[in-house]
Amino acid sequence: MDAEERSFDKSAQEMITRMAEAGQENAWDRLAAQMPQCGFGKQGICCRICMMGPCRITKKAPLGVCGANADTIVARNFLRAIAAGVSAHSDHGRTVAEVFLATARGEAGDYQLKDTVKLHKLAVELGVETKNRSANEIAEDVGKIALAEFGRPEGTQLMVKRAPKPRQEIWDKLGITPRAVDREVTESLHRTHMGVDQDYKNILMHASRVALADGWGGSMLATELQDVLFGTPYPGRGEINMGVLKEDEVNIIVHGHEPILSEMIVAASQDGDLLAEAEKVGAKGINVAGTCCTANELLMRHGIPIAGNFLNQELVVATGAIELMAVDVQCIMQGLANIAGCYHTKLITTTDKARMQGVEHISMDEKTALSTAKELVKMAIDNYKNRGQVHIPKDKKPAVGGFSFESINYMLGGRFRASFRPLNDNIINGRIRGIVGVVGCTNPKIPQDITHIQLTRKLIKRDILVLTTGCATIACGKQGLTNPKEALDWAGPGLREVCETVGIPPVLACGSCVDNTRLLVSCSEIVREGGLGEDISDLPMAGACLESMSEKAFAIGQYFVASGALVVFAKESMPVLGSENVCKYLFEDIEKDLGGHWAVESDPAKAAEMIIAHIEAKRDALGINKKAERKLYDMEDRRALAVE
Ligand code: BF8
Ligand code: SF4
Repeated sequence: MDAEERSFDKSAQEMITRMAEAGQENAWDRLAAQMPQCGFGKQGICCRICMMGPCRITKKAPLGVCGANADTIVARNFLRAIAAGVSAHSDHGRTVAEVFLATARGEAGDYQLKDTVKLHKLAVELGVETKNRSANEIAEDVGKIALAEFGRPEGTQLMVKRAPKPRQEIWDKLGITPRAVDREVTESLHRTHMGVDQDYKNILMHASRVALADGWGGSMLATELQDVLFGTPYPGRGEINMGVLKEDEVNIIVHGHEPILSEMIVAASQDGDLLAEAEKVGAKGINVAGTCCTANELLMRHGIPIAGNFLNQELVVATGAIELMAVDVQCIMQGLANIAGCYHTKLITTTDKARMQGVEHISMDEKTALSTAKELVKMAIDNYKNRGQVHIPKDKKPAVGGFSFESINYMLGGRFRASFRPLNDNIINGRIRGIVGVVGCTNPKIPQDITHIQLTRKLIKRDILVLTTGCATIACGKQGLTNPKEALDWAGPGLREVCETVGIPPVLACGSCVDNTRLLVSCSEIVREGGLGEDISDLPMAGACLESMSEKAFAIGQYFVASGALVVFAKESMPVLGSENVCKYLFEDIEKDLGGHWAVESDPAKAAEMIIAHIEAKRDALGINKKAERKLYDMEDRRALAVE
């Protein structure tokens, strides 16, 4: 397969070609070796939940040994995938809550509470007394409440109160307002154990509940607490793509998800003594860059450059320019160990729950975080002399990151009257037709980045504001779409006018995958601001992820659907097609329950049309598509015409 068929990104193509010439293997090669992939797995009709199986559904054998049919098996597999995604996001959230609490108690001296304004707001929201109390005292109570959310013995998630009232009522009526995160995940595993929940609709209802525990629980807490700890993002400049690596500096890649690690490595890389050490070994500096969601976190808060997204991780190492890659949790390919072994690159795991065979492990502890980070930076410096041949692709694009809910509010309304009003007004007057979240991964089954780019370009051309997170953000960034200068040329006239007036790009980089909760909060605020309906399901908005790869993407998709949105995934990455009933429910009937639904469309042009049609239908329903000529055709006017 040609490099162009593997990636849309020119630098990636360059590295893919070089790796092939060097006989080095990457994810695309391993995918080719896996072909043909299992058709049962693709459709979700393989069950290995009990030892009477594994059972596969065929025409000849339509039931598993226990009698389970395709509907049950597909729904169970889907719920398990969502529960795994929820666990990943929410375990990240719990780690942040622990570090937050330790910081408040003065037990994690290297971290500070950077945004005390946000801390106060959060405290009020959570019912914590703020009067005459120090930031640390307030934070200790906030931290305790946040940490308890993951395992609360009774009651429901506190953050759901942020959703519009009618939305909360829908959840209550259906009995899916999420309780403790841990409880919803445990119940997911229980329900899908052999011989428990066998009604596919009942199983899928719990899929909404567990996903909501992530979106309006674990992930939302992760984002909120990270903002208080590390600072709420505000727009700032950065650069994206492999060209951010430096030939004459010590290059360190931080890869994974939790800013607990990466924030400290950034701090250590600015240490005067270490910079002097780097100079001693002949390097001009220490260059920290990120891959995957950790990269988004650092771009959002510090303008730290991004070397690439999910499928770039092996390619980045193959430049030969990486002295050290520190990884924590999630989306870290095991193949990294092999490619790092081909170069001088030191691959280091840092989280006790995520180790790799044969890879050095340095445990990151919040009590000694900065000294551990310094140790890692020192290792990188010492490794500089071992560099061999280096090949760094030149491509990089300027990018603007930092679009948190707070900063969008500020950009739209100004410092003294921060407000979403201008956005609502421009949606109502039609300059902006609607909002779409373009989110998620890259997947070697699809040329890297291509669907994110093509979909985003089509949407902004049609005056739709795009909010992006995760690896989709990096895909957009590589093509200049998160940079106002370049991206505005792709935008339609209405969107362009608004963006130029406000000073924002038409594609807003909103952060990592846990930061999808910023989109939920923004949607709730648009509803609260008024004029666009009573619930998120009334809004002209949608979500799309045409290159999903992770179980986390299912969790995100399901919490958006359960919050009232249309969510479009590629057909190839929706393993539910083996059950007509499950498809009918997720693609159609769920809308009657929750106001949102899933859809599958792999072609970005068709997906764009599907989304635009949805947005226009919502605008029609809101009565904001004022087409005066239509009036001529209603009955009364016709009668009047006939009389004349
Ligand atoms: O949480 S977008 S490949 S890096 S899963 Fe992973 Fe997908 Fe990237 Fe971040 Ni999200
Ligand atoms: Fe087969 Fe039923 Fe066991 Fe699944 S639970 S493996 S369908 S017997």
